[in-house]
Amino acid sequence: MDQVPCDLVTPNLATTADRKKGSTMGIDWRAFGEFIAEHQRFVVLTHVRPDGDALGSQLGMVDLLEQMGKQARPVIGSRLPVRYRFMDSEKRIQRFGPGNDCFQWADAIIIVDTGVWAQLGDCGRALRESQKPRAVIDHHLTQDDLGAAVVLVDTTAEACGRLVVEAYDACGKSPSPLAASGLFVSLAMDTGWFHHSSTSAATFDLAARMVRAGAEPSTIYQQLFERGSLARTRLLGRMLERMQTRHKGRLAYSEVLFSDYAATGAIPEDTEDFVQFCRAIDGVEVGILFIEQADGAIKVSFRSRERINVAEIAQTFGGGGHARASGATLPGPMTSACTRVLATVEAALGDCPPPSAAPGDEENASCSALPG
Ligand SMILES: [Mn+2]
Repeated sequence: MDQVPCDLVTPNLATTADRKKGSTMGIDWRAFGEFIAEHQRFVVLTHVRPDGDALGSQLGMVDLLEQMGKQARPVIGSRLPVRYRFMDSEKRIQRFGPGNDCFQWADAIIIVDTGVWAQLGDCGRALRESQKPRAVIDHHLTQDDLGAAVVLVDTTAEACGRLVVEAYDACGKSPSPLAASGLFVSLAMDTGWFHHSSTSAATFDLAARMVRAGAEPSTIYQQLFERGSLARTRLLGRMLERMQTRHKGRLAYSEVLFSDYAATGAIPEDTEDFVQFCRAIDGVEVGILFIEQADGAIKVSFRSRERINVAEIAQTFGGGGHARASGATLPGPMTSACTRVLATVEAALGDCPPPSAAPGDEENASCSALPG
């Protein structure tokens, strides 16, 4: 087992270059191949409150490493959300905490779907103390110096899962059926089930490839979207009731209070995806959801349609993310966090025109719900 070499010689750069998204970004996978070849035991980390892309990327990377004859452990710094447990049917994912010796065990660490300390939670603290070599594979704009020898970031990738598939290609491997299912979840969740503006023909090509490799879209959809609790729906109802608009309807926002959980029986992770309802209103350019945390801090999620870079806005509050989807955490109370954030977003909106009209709908811009 110890002497299985990485069979990567020439990286398959065509995969990135041929994406046809008008991008020139492409990762040279040689450094990754060398990183894999030089080590035997890998911890694969991802961000806290992991989403579908984080977990799919993580499980894919573990499968790839094992196919390369390596040992790998997927580790997260917070609990595995109920919604995504079906992805880890082999119960491989470990929660980092006291007694987990993964950082002593590993020779090397691979971090997927994040490149910032704040997103690593307790794993980040252990990682700072660890001297183990590390690599980052990510598609987010915001990157800290994590001390990684290998940093492979492509912000044009619609999901980190795409980069993991490129890693398979570079190593001459293909995802197992279970990994393909996880990587399908990566793509599906980071594109909002193939509707965000990051979705391209290449997204469907990659999804088709994962289906051929064993992913079952119908089963995955049911697991992700048709297993919510009644409590979650009641919490959603409260959030929807509170929604307000500003700035001639270009900005829509709402809030979830910590007391809402006790009142509805819902749990904090139930708020995932709620922010999309803010942006779903006709004429809205920016949707914002304010979520009060147990410690009184306010988690803010931003979504924009086509003009406002919400990663930049989130960064002014110490957060980050993508141009169309980002987040930050501010000190409470709710009213002061709202005031600060809304003022910043309104300043960014300025005299922002309404989102582009749908084709054939130019005379009546108020009906233009479709992004351009
Ligand atoms: Mn992602």
